[in-house]
Amino acid sequence: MVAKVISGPEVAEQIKQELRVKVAELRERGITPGLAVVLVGEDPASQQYVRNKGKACEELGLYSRTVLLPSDTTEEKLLSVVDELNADPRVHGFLVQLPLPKHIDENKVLVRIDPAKDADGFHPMNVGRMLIGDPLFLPATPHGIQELLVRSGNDPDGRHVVIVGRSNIVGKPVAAILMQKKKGANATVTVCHSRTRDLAALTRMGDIVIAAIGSPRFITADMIGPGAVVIDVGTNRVDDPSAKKGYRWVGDVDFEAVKEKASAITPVPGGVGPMTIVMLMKNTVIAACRANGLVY
Ligand code: BQF
Repeated sequence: MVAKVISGPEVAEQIKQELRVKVAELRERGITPGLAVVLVGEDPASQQYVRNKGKACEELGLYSRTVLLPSDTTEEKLLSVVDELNADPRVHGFLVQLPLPKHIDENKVLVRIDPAKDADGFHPMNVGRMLIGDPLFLPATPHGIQELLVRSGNDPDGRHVVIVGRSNIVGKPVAAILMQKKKGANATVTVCHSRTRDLAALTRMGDIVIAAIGSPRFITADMIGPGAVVIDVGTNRVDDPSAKKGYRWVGDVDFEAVKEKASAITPVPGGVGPMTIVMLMKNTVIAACRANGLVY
């Protein structure tokens, strides 16, 4: 079998169209949804992600602010920036780009964010609400994966989804979302990780396999059952002197080999990444609606 390649940008564009309608309605009422992104330090991949978020805001007519702080910023200073954004009425949602430098306690920063402005959905209150199925904001990458599955004709309902990776950003929340008793979910979920024994035996049982490991081409064709749907969340920047920028993006899946065995597969780039960005935009629009007593 040769897999259908699921286009992230194509599905993201559908959602952008829906957002444009909402943004136009808000702007008629004099409301411009606003997103702020805080970046501490100069990590090149993080810088690119932050630029992607600013560009997406611009494209949809959202107000966007980027706060750039040096890598030696104190935790106290970062917390004061969070306090300012919590209080700023132009900013309906914001996020602090992760990972943070080691001298800053990530959890201390996340609990300081007003849960009503928590565009990434990483505040512990929002994590809890997601888990019980009453979310304020769903985290962008896991929610983007769900939308990508449903809108590409691969509704997880009743299917066995095998997730490889247990991070707070992807593995754990995508498990929670896909196992909810809800439309576009109702999956049977297995979460595997670096300590899983006979990983390949488990991934081969997946109707849907979600790779969120952070290791280039970790998932090989022998780990995938015939006809499975494979979602590659990996964004590994690997040096490539032959590339224009000196690097290229490689997923967690051996795309060329797995494509011959799966029924559908997401590429990197052009798969989950654009979905992450558009779901962040959606969270910003939702936040702006709520701040004005409107339902999304
Ligand atoms: C594409 C991210 C790991 C750790 C922290 C489009 C993005 C990536 C790829 C992007 C990511 C990954 C983001 C593509 C944001 C996704 O065309 O394939 C967009 O900007 N992402 C992030 O903010 O933090 C991360 C991955």
